[in-house]
Amino acid sequence: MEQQLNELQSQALEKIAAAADLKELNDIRVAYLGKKGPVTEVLKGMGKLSAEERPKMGALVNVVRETIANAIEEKQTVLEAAAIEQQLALETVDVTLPGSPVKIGAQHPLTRITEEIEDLFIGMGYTVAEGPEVEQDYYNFEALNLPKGHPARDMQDTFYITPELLMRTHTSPVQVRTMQKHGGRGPVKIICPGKVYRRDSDDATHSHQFTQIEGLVVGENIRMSDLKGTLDVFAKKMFGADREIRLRPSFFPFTEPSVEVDVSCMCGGKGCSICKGTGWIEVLGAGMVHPNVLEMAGFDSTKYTGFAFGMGQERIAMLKYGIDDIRHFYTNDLRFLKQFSVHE
Ligand code: FA5
Repeated sequence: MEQQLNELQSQALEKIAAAADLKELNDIRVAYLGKKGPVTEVLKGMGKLSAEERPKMGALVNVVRETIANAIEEKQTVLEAAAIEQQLALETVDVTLPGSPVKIGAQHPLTRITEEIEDLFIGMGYTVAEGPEVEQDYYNFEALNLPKGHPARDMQDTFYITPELLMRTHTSPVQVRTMQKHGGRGPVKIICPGKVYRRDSDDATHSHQFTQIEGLVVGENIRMSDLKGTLDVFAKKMFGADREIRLRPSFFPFTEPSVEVDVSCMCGGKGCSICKGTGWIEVLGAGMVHPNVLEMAGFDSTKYTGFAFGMGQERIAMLKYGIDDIRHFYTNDLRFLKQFSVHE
């Protein structure tokens, strides 16, 4: 029995030494020290021993049991420490690894150009006014000296919702709404940015929906020279100090006289494909506010005069950034839009 116990002990110690993990170690504990284990079996057989042998064997069983239990405990400490080490190694964060880049969007070129134009005019004392995109025929046409049936209405092919309601074709109705709010008292000095809609066929320079910025100044003694000076500052700030402007006679029912305003081309007047060989590029329409428009909005046209202008941001952006097709603004090609990111 003594030999049996010694063999049991060395067998158990061997297995404990070889145990690779805590589960295996626990299996060994159950196998050797559990109720159905060999040590318990030996204890059960003690009844067959003589009275002198019994205490001797009892003491030996206790020693074997204790030796195995201690070895298991020691091994458990070692394996637990190893498990913690392994977990720590797995959870290590390598702070030297490169991070994943955060994707930052770019401001849309039209937003950018609109804000740039707004800032420029706010710097000259203008305030920003806004109006509805679904507009009444009255504000879009009639109050701008374009009564029903006027042939000049054809200049702006219109999306009508009802005979009296339409998608505004320009930002000029905001002029009328703002002047009405002033109750016939000047000065008025506003710019009105916003979306406009026309039944134009889309091509490289036309879109059925585009953006405009309107400018309006009404006061006493406002003259054509004020308009010219203002637009000259605009052109130089927007396109470069070396740029000139040129006013050509034109026609708008809401201004008299009316002009088309050209900016000198970046080719310096030599002629290139952008200016189609003329040295000048058309950028906006303008003029002195027609007395009928002033009167309809409640202003005394013998006391007040004013100038107004309207431009399309797409065309300004195309010129400034060298964009060859207006459709780029509306097709959401990221390769195009990313070029306007300030982060790359
Ligand atoms: C007007 O809309 C006038 N309301 C401007 C104005 C305001 C004149 C105040 C006098 C006083 P016009 O139809 O020319 O004018 O349009 C103005 C600008 O809008 C054009 O110079 C052009 O830059 C832009 N534009 C016109 N049609 C389109 C289109 N289909 N697509 C893109 N831009 C357009």
